[in-house]
Amino acid sequence: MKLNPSLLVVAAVLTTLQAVSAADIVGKITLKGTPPAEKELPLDANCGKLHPASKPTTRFYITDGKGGLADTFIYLKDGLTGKTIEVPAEAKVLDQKGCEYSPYVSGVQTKQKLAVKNSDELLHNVHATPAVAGNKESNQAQLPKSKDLVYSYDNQEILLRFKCDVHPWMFAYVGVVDHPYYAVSAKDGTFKIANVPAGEYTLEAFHRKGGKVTQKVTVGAGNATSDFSFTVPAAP
Ligand SMILES: [Cu+2]
Repeated sequence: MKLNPSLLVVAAVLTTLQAVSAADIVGKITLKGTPPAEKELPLDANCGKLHPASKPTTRFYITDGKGGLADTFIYLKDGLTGKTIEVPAEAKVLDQKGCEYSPYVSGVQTKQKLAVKNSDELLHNVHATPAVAGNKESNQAQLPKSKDLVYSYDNQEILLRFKCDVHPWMFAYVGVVDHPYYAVSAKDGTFKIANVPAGEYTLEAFHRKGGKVTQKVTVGAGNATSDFSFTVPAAP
């Protein structure tokens, strides 16, 4: 097949335009101060059997011990007005494994599917407890090996809590945002929001115990860097 040379030129120009019109926002979340010790989860006998070696703990401040803070939800709070955003076809997944939700903190786009899985051989009861009007509360038992429970939310909510009504220590927090430009910090505190269109934005970092911090970020041709710092609140 003979290719039309002018089409090839158009394709090359489009590729170049894309390359200069989006970039990543990268950064690191750090925690100052020493967080309180995490507590062992009060597992019942059946869940305890799934953790013969060591008992899981609360996940209030997960750090790498060198200042990096995990489980911070970072997202573009504003600056996207007028940009076309599509809803991804694939679902995000929230699993229940070993009587814990995994991941503990995650994100999903508004109207995107969130599939909650039960990987355990025991009954869970998924209880979504949104606080934002219009996002629907729901409470459903989920037998072992049963179908995923699928949720979607119309409104932004930072962060929407899931709990389990069988196991009162089980919680997950899902950031629901109107666009795909969000991330959750890794154990070393680093994060990357990929492929952000060029522009000026307010970036917010939200940590459940640390609170929230915002800063301006400008995305141009190269990657932008935004670091955030939280401080452990003083003991009362
Ligand atoms: Cu459960």
